[in-house]
Amino acid sequence: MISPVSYELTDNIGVITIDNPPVNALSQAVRQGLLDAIRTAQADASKAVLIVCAGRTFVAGADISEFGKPPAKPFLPDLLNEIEDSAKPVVAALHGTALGGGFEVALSSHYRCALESAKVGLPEVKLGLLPGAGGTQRVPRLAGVVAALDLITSGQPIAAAHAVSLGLIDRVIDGDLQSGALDWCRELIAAGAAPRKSSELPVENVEAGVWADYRSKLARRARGQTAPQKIVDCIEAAATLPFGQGLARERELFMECLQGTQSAAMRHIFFAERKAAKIRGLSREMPLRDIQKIAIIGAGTMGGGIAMNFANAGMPVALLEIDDEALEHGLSIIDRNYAGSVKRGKLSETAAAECRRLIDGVTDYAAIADADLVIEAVFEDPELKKEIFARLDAACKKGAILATNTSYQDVNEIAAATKRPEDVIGLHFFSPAHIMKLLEVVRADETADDVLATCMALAKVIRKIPVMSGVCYGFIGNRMLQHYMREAQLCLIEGSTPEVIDTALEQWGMAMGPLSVADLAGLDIGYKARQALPADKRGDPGAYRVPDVLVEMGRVGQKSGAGFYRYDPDTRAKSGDAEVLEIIEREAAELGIERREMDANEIIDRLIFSLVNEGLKIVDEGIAQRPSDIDVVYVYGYGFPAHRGGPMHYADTVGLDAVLDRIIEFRDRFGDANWKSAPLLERLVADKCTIAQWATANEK
Ligand code: 3H9
Repeated sequence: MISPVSYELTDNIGVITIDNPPVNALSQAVRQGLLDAIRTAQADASKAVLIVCAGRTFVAGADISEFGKPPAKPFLPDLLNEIEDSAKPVVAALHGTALGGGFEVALSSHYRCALESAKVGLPEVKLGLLPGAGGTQRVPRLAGVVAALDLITSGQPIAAAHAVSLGLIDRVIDGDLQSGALDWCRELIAAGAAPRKSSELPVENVEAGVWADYRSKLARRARGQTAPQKIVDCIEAAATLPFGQGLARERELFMECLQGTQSAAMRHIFFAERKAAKIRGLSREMPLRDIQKIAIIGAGTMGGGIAMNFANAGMPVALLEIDDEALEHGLSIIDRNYAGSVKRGKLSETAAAECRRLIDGVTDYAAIADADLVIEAVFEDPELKKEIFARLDAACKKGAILATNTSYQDVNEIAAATKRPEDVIGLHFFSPAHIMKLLEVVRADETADDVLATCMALAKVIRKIPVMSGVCYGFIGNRMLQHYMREAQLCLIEGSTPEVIDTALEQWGMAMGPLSVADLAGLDIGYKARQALPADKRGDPGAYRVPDVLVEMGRVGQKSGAGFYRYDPDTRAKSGDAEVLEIIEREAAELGIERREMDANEIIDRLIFSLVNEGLKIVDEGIAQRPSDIDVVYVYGYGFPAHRGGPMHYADTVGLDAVLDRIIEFRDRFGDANWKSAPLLERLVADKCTIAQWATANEK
């Protein structure tokens, strides 16, 4: 087998080239090749060794697909120690993204250079891991303890210039990386430069309080996650133990993370996210439609946020409103959002101004006739949406993609309002649209393949994570959410309180409890939707009586200063409200519900298993292509904890038989209107098959 690592003696420099597409991950073959090459260099006439990579990037890390399989020698920490022990100076030349184990290769080299465009980082924490090949020991020695804590616990890559300022990279190379790096090797040889081991550097002294402060900061920022805390342990070991012992501690904690459920869940999400972008039956080579100009219909909060995504990616956007007043209002929200981005340090003032300049307000459909993609983002009125699509059909050029941002409506019916349903698709953004990562791409019955493929590709350009959904009420995410929210309301009226329910779910890992979410979204939205339905079509009254009463009292959520909670008008800090408890008790009595003690386990299982049950129905119906797509939707769109892997992955970790038993128990207690078990769940339990196994078999 040809090795992905080659070695060539050029003049008196031994050049090691790693060529393992797509991202030069450190597979066993790469580790073996590197080890062989570094040993060859020790024995030949070379006076320095250069490590470079072919392709689009320097090594982007360990091969994540090898994790969970039996470990294979050579192990990365041993290999890197051997690189550092080289008797000849080793130079690493970085381009693209030198991440994780890849950056650790560079840190064990004696000298480091990079293209200005390169980025370096240790993103292991995002996989529920910590750098396991010396990163936690070498970074504090090179850049100091605080920089190491920030870099490694955030997992955020940094630009080459920043890495130079921290002492992690020695120089930036202009022009061709390899020839610049070879010149530098010659300079080092001429100067008689010796190997320089970062492991031999001392770690600065820090105040004792640093560790405790950082641990409590992380307990808030990365609630429930174990890896960030272990990273602090490792860096503390670097500061207090000799290098060898620190490295051993790092290895021990790395293995603990690797074998834990959190990392398995986060690695699942890593691959799930990439899989979600792939549509079965669509060729990767399909020609895409050319998208240069965007138009958005509706300059409300959603429309404005969507416009910002495209402007931020450098694409001109025409934002259409019915009149100047509505337009001015919408544009002023966009101005405020950009000002916020500048204030938070997300964008420079110049960059924000450049993006803002790309958004042009218009009030005439003629002004969007040349748009390549139009996204309708008006409020959820099906008749209005159909009217708009008929107008778009008349106004827009041939071949334009016509998208609706509806959260619930039938995209087939909207498409039928045009004479070109093949050009119509759903693009469901999540609020706030300029921040949330998820994009549900809704394929209607007649959506053309190239329209779908173009939208999936475009999502990446605007830095969204796309997941395809079929047409159904609420698509993947909101269809499941209805069940979750219903159970939250039922738990509330049957015996709990907003605080108890939200705390249970937040401690379990959800970014926000369901009743705080309801207050944030506004209780009036659901209220209006229910009012439009005849009384017998509104579902279980226990699931909506309390919010209805709150709305009728003017408590529509955060925007009115009160909902399930009270909100401080200045700070927006929320507090519990005895009045709400009285309302709950009164409404329960009126409905004949006897309130009872309810523990956190019941609340969590009812809410989370309602997601699992509905998710499996969605997969079975083919609305989602695969179970892992559902996990991506929930992690990136609904604040489901990545370290639990999404509802489908979580169900597998609990065990499907245990999930089904609990659902049957709920069905027996609460009736099968809400707890009809998903046929796929029953089949999987009967077949003793996990969701993951079923998905793998189905993917083939
Ligand atoms: C680590 O290093 C631990 C060590 O400290 C200690 C060890 C002892 N492995 O994202 P893309 C695949 S932990 C295997 O679409 P982009 C990916 O699945 C690791 N496969 O491209 C996809 O495959 P497919 C620390 C990997 O240009 C293809 O490559 N490192 C890996 O948008 C293209 O990926 C990280 O966490 C991998 N490490 O982004 C970095 N990386 O075509 C993880 C990618 O079949 N990677 N693939 O769908 C990334 O962040 C992005 O992939 C990167 C490129 C920024 C590099």
